[in-house]
Amino acid sequence: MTILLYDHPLSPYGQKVKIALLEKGIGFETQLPGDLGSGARAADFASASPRGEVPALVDGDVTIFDSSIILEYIADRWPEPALLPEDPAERARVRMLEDAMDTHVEAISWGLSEIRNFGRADGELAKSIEAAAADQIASWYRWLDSELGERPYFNGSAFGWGDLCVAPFVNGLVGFGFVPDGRLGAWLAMVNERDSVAQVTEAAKSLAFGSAISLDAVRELLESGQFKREYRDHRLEWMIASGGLDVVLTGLDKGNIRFNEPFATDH
Ligand SMILES: N[C@@H](CCC(=O)N[C@@H](CS)C(=O)NCC(=O)O)C(=O)O
Repeated sequence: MTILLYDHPLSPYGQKVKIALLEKGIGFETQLPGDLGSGARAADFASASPRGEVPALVDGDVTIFDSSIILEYIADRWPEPALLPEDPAERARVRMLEDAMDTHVEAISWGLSEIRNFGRADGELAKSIEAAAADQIASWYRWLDSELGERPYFNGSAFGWGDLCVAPFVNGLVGFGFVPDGRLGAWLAMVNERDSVAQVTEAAKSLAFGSAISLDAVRELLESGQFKREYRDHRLEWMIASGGLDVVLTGLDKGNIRFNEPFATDH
């Protein structure tokens, strides 16, 4: 039976899962939920993802949401080749890296996208949010560089979980012009040559650059309230902590910022 992944090519969380599936040679199909970004959820998507978020995996009768839980499922269901290191402390180290990317670093890309792509702020406000983001990125890059240390890969001696959890997020920041140098830069160049990573990055780029919908049209959808950005957990915190409280208040007022809809308990 074919594995179905509800996904969006630009989602770093979806990219984590696709890299793992590709590395393990597991065939899968992807589906973009039609209403993603609006707050509405089609029934089939809601039953796989009660929070209405991608990625969500469907394996026969089994449905799983959240990229980290999906990665654990993939590891349990298809153990070979193993993507986590063997040593318990190393496994914990890699999972901490994953958590740091998922809950801290992603918020920076997402916040930059709010400013640059969705035009949430201009003038001094935009400048100060951008400056906060640049400082944070510099410090995350220093941290990642030291986490890598003398290892060739975040996972240890070979590519694995630690790498597939970092690459999508650093590539996201590169997309905003923050190109790492030193050990981190060399590692990124190396992993981006891997087939699995190259495939998901290519899919993201072709959506970003080949999209039929222009930035002006996206902004128009946002202005009219048809497209509502979800400010869930770390994203809301990031925007406020980085000086964007007014961005949040204006978006709530215009109805183009929303929080997560109630968890779909009826599916
Ligand atoms: N913790 C979740 C986060 C997933 C997430 O935030 N997905 C975003 C896209 S990157 C989403 O689907 N948002 C729903 C929306 O904007 O409507 C995971 O690891 O899978």
